[in-house]
This record gives sequence, C-alpha cells and structure tokens, in this order.
Amino acid sequence: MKITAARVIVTCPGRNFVTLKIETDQGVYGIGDATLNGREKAVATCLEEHVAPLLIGRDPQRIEDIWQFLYRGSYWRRGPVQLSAVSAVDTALWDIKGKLAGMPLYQLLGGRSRERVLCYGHANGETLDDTVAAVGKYIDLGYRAIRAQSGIPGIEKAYGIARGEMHYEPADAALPTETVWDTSKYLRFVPTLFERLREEFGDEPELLHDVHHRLTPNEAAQLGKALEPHRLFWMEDPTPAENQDAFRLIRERTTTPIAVGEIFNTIWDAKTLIENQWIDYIRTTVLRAGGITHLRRIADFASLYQVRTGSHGATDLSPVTMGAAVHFDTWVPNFGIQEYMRHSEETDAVFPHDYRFEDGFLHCGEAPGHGVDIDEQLAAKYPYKPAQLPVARLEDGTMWNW
Ligand code: KDG
Ligand code: MG
Repeated sequence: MKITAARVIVTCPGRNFVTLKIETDQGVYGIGDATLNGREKAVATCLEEHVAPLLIGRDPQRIEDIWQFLYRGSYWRRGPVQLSAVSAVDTALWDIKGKLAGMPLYQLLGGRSRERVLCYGHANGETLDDTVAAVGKYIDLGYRAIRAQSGIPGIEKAYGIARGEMHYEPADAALPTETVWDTSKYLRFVPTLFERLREEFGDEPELLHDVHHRLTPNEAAQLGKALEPHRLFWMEDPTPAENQDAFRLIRERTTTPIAVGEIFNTIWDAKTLIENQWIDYIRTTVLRAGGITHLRRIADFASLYQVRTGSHGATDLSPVTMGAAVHFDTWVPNFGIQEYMRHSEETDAVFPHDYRFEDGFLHCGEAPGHGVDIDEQLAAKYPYKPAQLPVARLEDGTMWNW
C-alpha cells in the first residue's frame, strides 16, 4: 500500500484552518489538522514544500516509522511549525489505519476507558454581571464544567472576552491588535469573580480559569491562594512555562490545581513539570504535540505521576483535531477533562463529523478512523484571510505576554 498524494487545503469558514489530506493507491484517505493560529501559511508551506514530497510512495500503515522519519529526519526536531506538520500527518495516518481496520480510533488505541468525555465550555463577559449571566447560560446548556473569563475594571480588551455570541476568536485582525495589561487590577478582581460565581451557582459546577501566561510565579501563587476557597478545577497557564522550574514556587504555595501545555510541542516541554508533580493537568493536543503517536507517549508518562489530561480545544483547533481528541479521551486512562469551544455553523459544515455534545459530555462516533471529513467544494468557497493573534503591553508601553 502506498501514499499517492498529500494535499494541503487552506480554508476560512469564519476562521482559518489548514487541513492535510493523505490519499492512497487503495482509495482510502485520511485527514489531519495543521492549523497554527496566526502562522497558518508557515505550516501549509512546510507541508507542501518539505513534508508532502517525503510521503509519496511510503506505506501509510507504518505510522511510527513515518513519525520518527519526520521528527529525526528534519534534523531540527521540535518547534510549533514542524510539530504541527508532523501532527497533521500522524492524525491522517491514524485515520487511514482506522478506516483500513474498519474501527473507530478509540478501538485501535485499546478501547473504551469511559462512556463519555467531560468537557468544559467558555463563559465570558465584559463585566462581572455579564460573566455571571454567561456562566448561567452554559449551565442551562448542560455544561458541568465552565471556564470563566471576565473583563477587568480599568483594563481595555482583557483576555478571553468574546466579540460574538459563544464563539471567541482572538485572531481578529491582519495585524495584531494591541491590548493593555495591568497585573494588580487583575489580581484584585479575579477572586471577586469566583466568589460571586460560587454565591450564584453553589459548589456543584466545576469552574476553570485561564491566566494566559500573564503572571510571575509569585503573583500566580498569590492568585492560586486567593482562589482556594472557591475550589477551582484548575488555574491554567499561570506563568510562562519555558522555565519549567518556575512552577515549583507556585506549587509549594498553593493547592489550586494547575494546568499547562497548550503550546507545548513534545514531551520534553513537560518532562520536568510532570516528574516533579508541579502540575495536575497536561494540556498538550493531537494537533500541536505530534499527533496521536506522541500524545499517547506524553499521557502515559504523565500517568506515572498522577497527572491527568486536559487537552486544549479552542476554536483554532479544527473539528478534525476535536474528533481525534474525543477518541483519544475516550481511551486515555488518565483522562481529566477536554476543552470544547463550539465551532461556527460554517466551520461545522466544512468539516462533517460524528462527535457530539450531550449533557455536558462529548461522545465520539463509531465511524472508522476519527470520524471527521472535509467538504472540499465548500472549503473552496472560503479563501484564506490574514488574521493574527493580539499582543499585550503594560500601561507604560512595555511588551507583555498576551
Ligand atoms: O490561538 C490561541 C488560542 O488557542 C488560545 O488563546 C486559547 O488559551 C486558550 C485556551 O485555553 O483555549
Ligand atoms: Mg489557554
């Protein structure tokens, strides 16, 4: 069996997506997601110019060998562009293997560990009252776990606030939007948000919050401590994680659970965090961390240290990633939670899929492979639109982490 084509499809049904379609001489094909928000063309070019030519003529059934070939063979190994490309290939190959076997992906991985996959949605609002109302809306929709982000008094364009009903899209302009950041205002406000949410909704809903890399370790420890009475499911990305040792300080000072890893590309980005048990949840994804092949390795390593999975699932990860993720989550023994931001109707139409949301849980389908396809004719109607992520500056103009 041989790979005959590896085609890249770039489409913008409301937002940009890069999709890889691998075709074989037996008519079976597989789909992988290669979207890297704000840098889509870099991965598309990497795939088209450097990776696709290497795949032609190879046996698509040799997933592990192809992974090693692409990772070691480039010499440069890591990085988000390279690993998003490798992930797309790997996801497409697992899709092909499932179709050849006539089995859904979770079966190939070892079968069901659970009946359904707990997921969390994104509630947000410009003001505290709006955010409380948004959390209420998610509870009404059946969500049991909700991430809450609110506008901060005195900060313009705080992180995580939707500009349209339910679909948060931060990559909002061809050139990065400038936002402002003020740590003290944020630290004063966030505990009041979660105090209010517990008052309104009681102990039952799981509440999550994304700090989005904005704090120093000591500030993150202060926030974690202040949030302890409100029993968060997790505090995400409290500080940038290039220096994994920074998390020791946070861990030693607060019991608020910590989740990290949506921008990680391999196990090496998380090794120190996991083996020291400085985090509770690892957020690596099928799309960014080497596909199913490498994500499984990370999850297995994490399981040795009682770290659970909590994969990234924002709208810039296409339904292809979401489909593969729900299969992965259905199997992975040390599953924690899955992020689930709904895609727009246009996006869902371009990527027909069989996973579904019901009563706060995601369910994978039984179609062979990961259960997500691409309607190429429809995709062609939505040409690429340049869009970059915002940047953040302190009030005095200093660049900060967005
Ligand atoms: O492209 C960037 C988004 O995926 C990111 O800002 C979303 O942090 C995020 C999250 O937790 O979903
Ligand atoms: Mg995040």
